[in-house]
Amino acid sequence: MDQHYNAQTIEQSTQQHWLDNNSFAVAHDDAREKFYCLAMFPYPSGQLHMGHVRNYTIADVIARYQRMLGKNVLQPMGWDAFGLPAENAAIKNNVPPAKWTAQNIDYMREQLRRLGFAYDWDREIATCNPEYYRWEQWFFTRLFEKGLAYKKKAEVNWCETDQTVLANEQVVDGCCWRCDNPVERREIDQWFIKITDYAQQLLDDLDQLDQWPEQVRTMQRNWIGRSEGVNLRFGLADAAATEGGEIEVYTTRPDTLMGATYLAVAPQHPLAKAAAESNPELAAFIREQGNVKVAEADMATMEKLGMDTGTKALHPITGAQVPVWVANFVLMSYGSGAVMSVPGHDQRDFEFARKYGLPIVQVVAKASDDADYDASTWQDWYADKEGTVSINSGAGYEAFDGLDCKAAFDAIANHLEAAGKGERTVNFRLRDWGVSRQRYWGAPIPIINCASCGAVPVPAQDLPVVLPTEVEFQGVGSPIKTMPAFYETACPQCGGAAQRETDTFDTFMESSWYYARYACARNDQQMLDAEADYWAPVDQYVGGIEHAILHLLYARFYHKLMRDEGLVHSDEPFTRLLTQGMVLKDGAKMSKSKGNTVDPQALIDRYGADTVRLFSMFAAPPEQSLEWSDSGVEGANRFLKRLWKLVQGHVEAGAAPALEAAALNNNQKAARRKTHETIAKVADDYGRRQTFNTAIAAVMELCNELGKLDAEPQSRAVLDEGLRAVVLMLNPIVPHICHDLWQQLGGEGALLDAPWPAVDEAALTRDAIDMVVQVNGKVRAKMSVAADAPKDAVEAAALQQDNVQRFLDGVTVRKVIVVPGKLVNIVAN
Ligand code: OVQ
Repeated sequence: MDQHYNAQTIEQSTQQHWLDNNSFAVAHDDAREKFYCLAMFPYPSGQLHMGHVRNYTIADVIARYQRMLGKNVLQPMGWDAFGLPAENAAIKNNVPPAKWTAQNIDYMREQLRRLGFAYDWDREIATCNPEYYRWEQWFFTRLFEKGLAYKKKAEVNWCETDQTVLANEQVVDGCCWRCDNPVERREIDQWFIKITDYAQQLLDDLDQLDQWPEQVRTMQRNWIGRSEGVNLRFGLADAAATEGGEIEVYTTRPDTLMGATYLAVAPQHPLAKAAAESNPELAAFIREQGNVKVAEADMATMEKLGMDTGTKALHPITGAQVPVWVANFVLMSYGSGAVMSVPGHDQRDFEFARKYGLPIVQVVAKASDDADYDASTWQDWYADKEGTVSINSGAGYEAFDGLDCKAAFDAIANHLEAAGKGERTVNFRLRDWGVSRQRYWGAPIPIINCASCGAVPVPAQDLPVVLPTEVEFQGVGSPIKTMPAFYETACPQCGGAAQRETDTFDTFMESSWYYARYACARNDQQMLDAEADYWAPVDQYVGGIEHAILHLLYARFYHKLMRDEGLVHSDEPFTRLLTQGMVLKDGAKMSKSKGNTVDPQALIDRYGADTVRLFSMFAAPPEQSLEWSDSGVEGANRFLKRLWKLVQGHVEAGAAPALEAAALNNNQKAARRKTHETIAKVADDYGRRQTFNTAIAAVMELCNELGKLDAEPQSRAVLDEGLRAVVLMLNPIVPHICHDLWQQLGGEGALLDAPWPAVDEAALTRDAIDMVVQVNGKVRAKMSVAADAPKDAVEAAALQQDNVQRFLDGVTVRKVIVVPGKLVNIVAN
């Protein structure tokens, strides 16, 4: 045995052992419970960063722990290989994206191997591989045939100078990232997938996901944004002036309709445009607003601006005339592009009305009339739904006064429905998923555009539509858009000359189903087969919180689409989800641009993979952010050296005798109890709590205790049992050193397949002793407590004795005196 802990040699030989034994290849096995553990696959961006190290260590710890529990564990790895970074690198360095990507994959694969992750590499996937994306193309044609994929016009960022569409990330302060000229908005044909058809299911099934963080479920719920309301129509005073003569609005608060004092429409609304024709000032305002691109997220905080159109709408119940305003906070792309404004009970409407002197009418009051309405300042209760009644809502038509929120909702909705002026509707905030990208490095959309047949899906036998990889970039535009050899083709329906779609898929398409493909990664006949049914759903998914909404929602959606195509038979793809926090340095997110990154490779070279893994898991609970610390890495390394020495000392002292539990003295018993308590705690920390840092802390504490044992034969037996447990417990975290130590300790077989240590219940019992409890010097009770119970626990137990309580009734405890192992005296008066 080596005198010193030499991480590099140990890690190399352990990895060689795994390689020689093909240790992580798995197959279908009905005899064992399966466990599918998956970490979000990386973009092959160049090298691993600390966020990756953390992510993949967490998943590896879980996978190795589950294997020790006897399960058939699948842990695959692959590459989310398409996307803009490869294209940008290609333009910058003049290297084709395919080549750049392949080099990165080779380098990063080696880094992952060096970190010792237990992957079944036989199932490796790269999404830029035609063998992978052909099934995505095939699936898309199925969706097209079912009417779940469709084409419509949508806005893109257009750079006139470079004659190309830009991704949002390529627009910097409203200008093109390459040429710095202003970017325009353009409407072009794009493909969409009808996620809105699944909105209700995606919402309902969140309830099944009881092993997901509540925060993620809430974010998804809000993103889907289901609301119940009424679609209603305001007439127009001068109906001839506008087509249709009506303005449709959606409201979730029809109970406040009697307080609607104006309407607000988007700058692009037809009524606004019509009014602008005879109003140059309004036309200028609309032009100005149309040019300002506000991210939806900033809508809430931006300054609210508006202008009167001069048009009057007719209130659907009272017939009163209400003004129609153009407002910058109304989006044309959302609903009908018009909203009814109730300034008495909506803060945004209130502020807008105050700013422009529009009428404010109160129609909801607190039922407990202790709150005065004041139209000069906003009060949160004005928007309350609970404990309110409607007022000022009689209007001589129908009495809506005196109703609570729900009753008023129903009464007004009924009234509108009866009058043919509105209907109850369920509305979702969720929009259909736009999957077209006007970029090169992505999976080609398998559609052929024919002048006579329209959009025709590429027939299955002609798939995949392979993306040409021998390309040269001229500027920023996608090279296949100027490559007739790619896009000139024949229409599969009429045989006439036609053009291929040159847009590619959003990369979220590839990441929406990769988890299922790992189950049958090499099947070249089918997208998914029975193996996918065996392994799906993923039992444990691990990834960054930044994917809480889009990726996880798209994957859930795709799973349901695949289920409805008969490809899988479950409703949800990921049973349990762990969302890891960010890796920070000096309190800030690590990033190349800030220059505050830490290169994991340098750490691996210096300390070895086990130290890096141990530090990543010890520094913070997985869901919290992890603050980088050099001394933390040093500390992790020191602990491994101590562990090495502890085992070495024990092994060098020769074989330990067999343990005789009945013959142990108190010290030996205590050390043995600690071993078994730790096993139970660490199992709970790994399995249920997933707090790996506390598990490590507990093992460190155990090591300290074990290190204090003397050289008596039975002490050595206790130490032997304890060290084996330590090695087994640390195996998921630092598998290389443990593999080596396990052999030194004479462990049976390879550590990898050793079962999780069993807790010996008998070792957990503590010797109990009897103590008397006195109140003011008189014995009132006798109790039995653990010999080593701490003072607090003894005090608490004494105070809880029934008879003691009786004597404490009506008096105050002044002092409690504990004489360890003998008595407790309570002074009270
Ligand atoms: N391919 C996608 C992806 O996110 C995943 C698919 C499923 C949509 C790391 C840092 C970053 C950081 C530290 C320097 C720079 C996690 C950055 C991801 C993901 C996985 C793959 C990053 C967490 C955020 N972060 N924390 N520290 N030092 N690919 O390659 O970006 O969320 O779970 O590991 O990441 S990815």
